[in-house]
Amino acid sequence: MTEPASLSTSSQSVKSLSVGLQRIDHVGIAVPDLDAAIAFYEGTFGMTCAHVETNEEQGVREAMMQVAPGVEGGAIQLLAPLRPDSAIGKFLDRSGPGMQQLAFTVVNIDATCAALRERGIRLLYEAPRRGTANSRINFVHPKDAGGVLVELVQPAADH
Ligand code: V0V
Repeated sequence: MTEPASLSTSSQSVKSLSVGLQRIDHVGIAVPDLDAAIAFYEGTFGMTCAHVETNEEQGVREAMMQVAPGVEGGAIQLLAPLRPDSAIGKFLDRSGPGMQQLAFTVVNIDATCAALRERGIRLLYEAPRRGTANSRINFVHPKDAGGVLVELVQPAADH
């Protein structure tokens, strides 16, 4: 049986439009107090804290919380500010605690950034910077993504 024309057209265009996104990597949540937030997500939702790290350049202390055992369950990243003038400090000041970013895993962040730039999308950094667990990260400006701060994450090779 042949596919309806509209379906095959749509799947072909989705393929050709790919910028190399693999899956949702994490959802980032701004919190004022990291330890209190970890305890809340563990105690309320039964999540597991897989990783805690301080990233001076980004001005955050962050925790990666596994929603369910293994990577398939996805993760949320709790983000607490190191300083009031950091991205998370300003976000908390303006909006209060809550969802701050949506992150996608990519295979090759340089290729993904180049493809997005070709489409006129602004990336925040000229070149990717260091993210959690030595990943390479960049961000799409929220004004170019319908009001959502989109993060691109290329995990470290050994991760
Ligand atoms: C700001 N805006 C947002 C937003 N932050 N909209 C949606 N989601 C957000 N998170 C809006 C803001 O309300 C303004 O809208 C407009 O964007 C311009 O804001 P701005 O005055 O330039 O705001 P700033 O100075 O707070 O900067 C916003 C950006 C900043 C996005 C440029 O937060 C940034 O550089 N973020 C990338 C780095 C980051 O988020 N690091 C923390 C996570 P109106 O009022 O003009 O309509 S570190 C991390 O994720 C790691 C380590 C990891 O994953 O591994």
